Amino acid sequence: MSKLEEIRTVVEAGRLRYVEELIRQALTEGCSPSQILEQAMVPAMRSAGEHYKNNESDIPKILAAARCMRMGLDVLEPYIENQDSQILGKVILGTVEGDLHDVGKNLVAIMFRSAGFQVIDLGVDVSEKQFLRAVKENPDVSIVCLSSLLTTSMGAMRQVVRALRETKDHRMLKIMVGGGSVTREFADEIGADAYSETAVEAAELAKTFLI
Ligand code: B12
Repeated sequence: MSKLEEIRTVVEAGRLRYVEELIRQALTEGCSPSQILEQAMVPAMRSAGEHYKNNESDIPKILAAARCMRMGLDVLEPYIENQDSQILGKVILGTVEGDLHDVGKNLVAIMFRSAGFQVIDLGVDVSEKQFLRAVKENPDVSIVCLSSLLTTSMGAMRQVVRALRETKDHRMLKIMVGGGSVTREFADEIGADAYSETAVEAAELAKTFLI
């Protein structure tokens, strides 16, 4: 079994104690951090999700896989971080109110950091008020990223976009949305500036806003 396959297997099975060592071994063997993410960790989380959906798994198992993801991202983050000390822009990021999913959001944070953005991560279950306050307190923020994994939290996302548009803020704030429950159609409908299916693509797209 290749190192990437091993990582995929342990993350999917939620075996936390093997994650760090396997990732370090993969890096030593020459795998890139993005290969480890895209070819091992993200597919592992996706299959953990599929098992759960098909009733072949349960919440503790999903949580164990999510914990492995978090640990893996912590190990990889220093390797992905932007070598260039120049900051491209400042981003506010959070999962909207009522929603506690953070695996995808954390991935978005890492990809933005590695692309050269400074990220203010507000965490999960972030209310409209918290987003507005963060935008007000950070006059140099140019992009707000909202994540939602639940159909029941899509209303909260719509509300945050509306509230951000209604502020008497004269900045050209760009709003990006994503997460499992969000589609391009929904993003257009609520007036977001951009949607992307993956974290890597999101960071690339954000760079185009700065030109
Ligand atoms: C892990 C997980 C959990 C964990 C969360 C742990 C954690 N720390 O995040 C736990 C067990 C806590 C959980 C709880 C619940 N969950 Co859950 N969960 C999942 C699961 C299996 C995986 C999600 C995940 O991490 N995916 C991997 C990451 C990498 O993908 P991602 O988040 O989509 O992110 C990618 C993109 O979407 C994008 N992206 C993400 N955010 C953003 C933001 C921007 C701006 C951009 C541009 C891009 C972007 O980039 C990422 C990678 O490229 C999904 C199933 C699935 N297939 O998604 C269900 C799922 C999301 N959960 C679901 C449900 C129903 C629940 C619960 C209500 C279950 C319950 N009955 O209690 C609760 C809700 C709790 C709450 N209030 O939030 C449903 C949602 C259904 C729906 N349509 O609403 C799903 C789809 C499962 C299912 N098929 O039924 N869950």
